[in-house]
Amino acid sequence: MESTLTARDRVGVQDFVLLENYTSEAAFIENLRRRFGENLIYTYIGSVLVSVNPNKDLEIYSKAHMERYRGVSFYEISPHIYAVSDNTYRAMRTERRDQCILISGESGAGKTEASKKILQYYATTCPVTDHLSTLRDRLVQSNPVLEAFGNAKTLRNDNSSRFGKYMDVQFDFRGAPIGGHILNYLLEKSRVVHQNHGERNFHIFYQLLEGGEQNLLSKLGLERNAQKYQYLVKGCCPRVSSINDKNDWRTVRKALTVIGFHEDEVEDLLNIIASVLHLGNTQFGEGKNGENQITTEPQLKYLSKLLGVDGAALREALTHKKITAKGEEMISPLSFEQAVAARDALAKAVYGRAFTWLVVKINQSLAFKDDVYNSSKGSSSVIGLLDIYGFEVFQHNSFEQFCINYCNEKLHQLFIELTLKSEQEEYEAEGITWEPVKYFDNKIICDLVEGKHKGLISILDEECLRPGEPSDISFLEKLEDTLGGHAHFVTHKLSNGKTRKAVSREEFKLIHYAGEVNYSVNGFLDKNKDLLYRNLKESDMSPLWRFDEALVRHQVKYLGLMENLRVRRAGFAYRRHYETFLQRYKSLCPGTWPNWQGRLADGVATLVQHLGYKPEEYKLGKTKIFIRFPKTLFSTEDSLEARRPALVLTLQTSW
Ligand code: AD9
Ligand code: MG
Repeated sequence: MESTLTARDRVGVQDFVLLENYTSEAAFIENLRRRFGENLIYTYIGSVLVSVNPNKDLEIYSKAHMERYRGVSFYEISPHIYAVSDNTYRAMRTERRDQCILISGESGAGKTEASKKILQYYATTCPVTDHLSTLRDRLVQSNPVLEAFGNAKTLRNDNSSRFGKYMDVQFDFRGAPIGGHILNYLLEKSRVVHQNHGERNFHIFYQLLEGGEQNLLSKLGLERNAQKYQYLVKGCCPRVSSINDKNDWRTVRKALTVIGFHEDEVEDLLNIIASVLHLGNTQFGEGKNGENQITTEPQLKYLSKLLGVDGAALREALTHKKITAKGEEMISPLSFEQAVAARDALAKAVYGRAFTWLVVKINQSLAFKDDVYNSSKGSSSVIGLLDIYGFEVFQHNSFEQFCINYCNEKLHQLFIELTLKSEQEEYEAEGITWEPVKYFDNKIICDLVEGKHKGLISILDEECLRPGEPSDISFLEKLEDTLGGHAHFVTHKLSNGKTRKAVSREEFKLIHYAGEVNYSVNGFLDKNKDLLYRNLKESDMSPLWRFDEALVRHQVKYLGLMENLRVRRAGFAYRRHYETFLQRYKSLCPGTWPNWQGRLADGVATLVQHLGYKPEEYKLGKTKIFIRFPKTLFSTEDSLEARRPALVLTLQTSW
């Protein structure tokens, strides 16, 4: 049977726009499955790239592959993350406009891997001179460092990003990378002191313990055994088969040097990492007079040495609090529970600040230096890369999942805005005949979360500031009062006075674009008050070579890919203002060259007639020409790019 299949039967279509039965979700998924079966993980929907996580190494990222995609148009070659990278790069250069690549998908779908591949593509294919090669190496090496400190094993992804990252790569007029800048968002600090079963703390702790030289560990007062550290045993998962902490340690140490960290700066950083571990092992107990005291003296000694603070002051800070009453400062002892909470808060704050400092240092080393590179500041352009943490649902979801999922909700809004809304609005504005495609707009959920006064965040902020005794439960009651009845908000209370079993009395449920999530309100107020206090936790995955149809179908649905395809299919792949189009191609037609004197629209009509465009291939709007198929444009100029940001959608294939 196999031999009678055509190539198209076997590998499907490389752009969903070419799918015959383009309104059928089953046909869409079958196309993904066929391609996946042939190791073809990338497929386009017009200029959007859909990537299906193979969860195994494919031989498609070599230097030879990169070369194949250099300077080649999108549709001339099979879909690839390198095609998006190259297309974006050429759009930046030819249009002299900043570009952005947005990567979306749920946890474990392959966003971070995609962002690294894009960066590697630029590092390998862009022109570099000797002094620029240092910057290029730093850009690439910033990844292992940030991942060591900001990624962790979760139940869904052994290398899950626990922070959001937006990276700008700056290019000079020759197209050479000359600088970079990283913005980091909401590190999951609570992971420092607690991990769910089957999860780990941030990679760096295990890397240091496994890979650190013996004399380094001795200096830091550490033992080469993760089981000895309270902050590393909560998830009961010190080793992960897919992770080699020892090798990763070497990679990170080397990367820190490449980025330009001095030895004393590395020492400071490791002191902080070690001090977090010592903090975790700091225990409290009852003293002779019933007072709460530290019972682990060696930890205190190491802590004061590593943090460079006076031991007595540290002891005091961990067991007492300062309060101001009637204008007087008073010291009062902390209870056991309060001391444990203060210790954990210190560990999170210390780690969080170290992470922020790390990003600042990396940014300093990536900063554009005009004098060094002898480039003109005015002529540089930027490609931005957004890689956030993906949508996640666990058995127990808290404030951290709420923040992450809200962030994904906003990114989805942007995706809708760029691919569905603005596209259709433009056809209308240009007077192009158009049958609108209906789609679910998740603005209603964004408003529910962020609306002024009546949004979930406003209510939370208000409750945090309210005098009296606000609590997580009073917050939930406020939510019920204000948001009860909203189509995307659910609590245990039913309108008929009965109780809904699927939501407990301490939870509210949000119906997100990507699925329903029950959030426990426990800790919401405290976590919200500490502005830096944002974290995450996760569920289960076994990174298998399997195409889980239900999982893929779910993502196809909520990402709105069918609607996207319908818009693309019915629409026009490319559009240009008459002036731009004429300016670019007028030399191809004697009638428009060297200067067209008449109306711009008439000039474009003359030009495309001369080029042999068929009537069904294009339409003339009020200010722009719309071209239906990419190949039409390739014959005219094969390096014309879409103007909008490139979008990469990553799909998870197995949990
Ligand atoms: V999260 O929201 O940060 O938890 P990501 O970033 O979407 O998530 P990530 O890129 O970390 O997922 O990918 C998860 C794992 O899938 C990787 O560690 C790889 O083992 C695997 N993966 C992802 N993309 C590819 C790929 N193109 N080729 C091979 C891949 N393996
Ligand atoms: Mg990631």
